[in-house]
Amino acid sequence: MSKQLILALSKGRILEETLPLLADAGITPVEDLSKSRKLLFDTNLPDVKLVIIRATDVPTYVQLGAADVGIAGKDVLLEHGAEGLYEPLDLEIARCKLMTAGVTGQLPARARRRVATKFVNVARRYYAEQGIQAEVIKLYGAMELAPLMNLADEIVDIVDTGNTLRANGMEPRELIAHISTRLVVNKAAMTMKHERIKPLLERLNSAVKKRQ
Ligand code: PRT
Ligand code: MG
Repeated sequence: MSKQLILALSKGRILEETLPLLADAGITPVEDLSKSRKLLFDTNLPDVKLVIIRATDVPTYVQLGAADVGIAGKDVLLEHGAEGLYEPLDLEIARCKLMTAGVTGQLPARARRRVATKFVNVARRYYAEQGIQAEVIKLYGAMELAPLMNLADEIVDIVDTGNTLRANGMEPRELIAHISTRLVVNKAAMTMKHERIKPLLERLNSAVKKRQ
């Protein structure tokens, strides 16, 4: 294993909030990420590189050791399973909730509830724990549309303000989990590159605490 440190960052809204934390911890990309089509970036530190990928791919990169450290939402980690990863730090950014939701005032009619979501593993586990029979349907986006189109009785989705649900005639129902962005570490890297990862964790932890 090389002593280079590869950090896998989730693109999108998490990236925007991650970069200031990394900067506080002494890591800045050498070029403007938003102006580049590259996926692999050098930083001010010669031994630290960043890969910017889909959030759902971050746990896979870290689990298989293609990246040493990853930053992803707890929702993504719960859905992936994230086995073989350490999760030593809550970055406390991009907070939201994983919830069930449905058409306002309209309770599920079918005995076997139809649930549309991109979080199929989380949804199956949740409804099983509740003792509710559910047929879980995988969608890749616009979950809010499914109950309106009679494709599903409920959805499992991320809720922040609830505005998206309300705009589509829906209401939040049960809370499944509070979500925030987590830092994950490959287990082998945590041992082999401990002297490099430990100070990074400490600096990021101070950066997080400074913001509270
Ligand atoms: O585009 P892609 O399919 O890759 O994913 P994405 O659009 O979900 O990614 P992105 O960049 O939005 O970031 C996703 C991550 O940010 C999630 O994995 C969460 O950990 C976190 N996060 C925090 C959120 C939100 N807040 C959020 N509000 N992710 C998504 N939303 C969406 C939600 O899906 C819904 O459509 O915002 C809408 C709900 O917001 P309110 O305020 O209307 O309730
Ligand atoms: Mg998006």
